[in-house]
Amino acid sequence: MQVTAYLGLGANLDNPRQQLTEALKALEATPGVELVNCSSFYQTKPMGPADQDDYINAVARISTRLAPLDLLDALQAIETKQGRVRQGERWGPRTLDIDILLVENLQISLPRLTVPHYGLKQRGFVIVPLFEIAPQLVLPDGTRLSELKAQISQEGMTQL
Ligand code: ROI
Repeated sequence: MQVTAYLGLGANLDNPRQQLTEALKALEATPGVELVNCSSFYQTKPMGPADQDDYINAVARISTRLAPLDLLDALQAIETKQGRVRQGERWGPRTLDIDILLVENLQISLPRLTVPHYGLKQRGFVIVPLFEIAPQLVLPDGTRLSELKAQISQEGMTQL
């Protein structure tokens, strides 16, 4: 069975645009994952410690036959291959982050995985690119993405 999922991509180290481009290629090459489309790239001010470079963020829509935890494994393998080191400062800089934002209308609460992603409703760098590719989206709890988009500040975000 194929499901639609939305992924949040972010990077702020080692040529972040290239990191996102490479990540999209790696997604396309992942068995069981089809990349349907991707938002524009956005340059965004860091959330968290301010003494780090701006991020490049985007959201991708995929269709996948992988179960959510298998998808998570595949995404973490891509992060690791692109030099992500899981240590250091919380909310510190990173070469590549791929978050599972949504999987169909599922609500998942496991030690390794929470879906919808816990930051989705607050983060402009997620909501704005998600809205670009899925303006009609309604979250599993009934919240309309358009409502969230109307509420968040787009300050510090530039569409590239
Ligand atoms: N800030 C921005 N702007 N974009 C991100 O992708 C991002 N990712 C993170 C933290 C460190 C919270 N800040 C971010 O993980």
